Amino acid sequence: MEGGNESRGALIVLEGLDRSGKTSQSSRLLSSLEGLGYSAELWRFPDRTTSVGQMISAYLSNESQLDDRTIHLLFSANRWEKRSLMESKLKSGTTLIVDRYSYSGVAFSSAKGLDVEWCKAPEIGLLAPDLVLYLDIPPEKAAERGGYGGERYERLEFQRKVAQCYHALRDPSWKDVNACQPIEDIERQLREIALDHVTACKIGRPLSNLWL
Ligand code: NYM
Repeated sequence: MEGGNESRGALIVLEGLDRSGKTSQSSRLLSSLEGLGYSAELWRFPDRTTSVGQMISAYLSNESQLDDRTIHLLFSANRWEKRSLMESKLKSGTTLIVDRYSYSGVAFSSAKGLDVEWCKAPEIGLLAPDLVLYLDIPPEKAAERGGYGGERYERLEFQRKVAQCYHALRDPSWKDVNACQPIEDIERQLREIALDHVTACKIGRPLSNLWL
């Protein structure tokens, strides 16, 4: 981005436990930004459309077994295979709303007992988000929401550990939003916070890399 930071898009990540409402709030945020005339796209990780993503999907649905480090590196590879497209979209002025990113990668794997620094290592050099919107919900409340879908990791005891691991990852780009509020209130808060960041990026905040 050196010398060319004018008018780039913002990298906005939504994070949270399973059933925290990320996916529906990501779509609402996309509609709000588009409605205001911004160029924006909704992305999600894992991106299950690639061949790496299909291996991840098979693992999550318990159709395959993989060593914990192996699946961690596949999640990471799934972000790396999208890095250059992500950078070119941002540079061309498109804001990306991303449903899960590196924080999910580190939180879910370290919740299994893997060392946090080991988990971060393959993520170093991925684009750093301008904003992480964390949909904060007690694990017990999330579990009550229509039950879990039956994928790997969708168990209350494990989600409690994930919540602790997420909390240890907070950095200055991180904003907590109470995910137990009415949907429209959450939507409004996310929109307000996101708009500040979209504007800041238009003015010229440089892109940076994780986890440095
Ligand atoms: N997940 C997601 C990880 O364990 N590591 C990662 O890097 C990412 C992006 O995959 N339980 C986990 C979190 C979820 C699961 O996500 C699939 P989703 O949003 O349900 O498709």
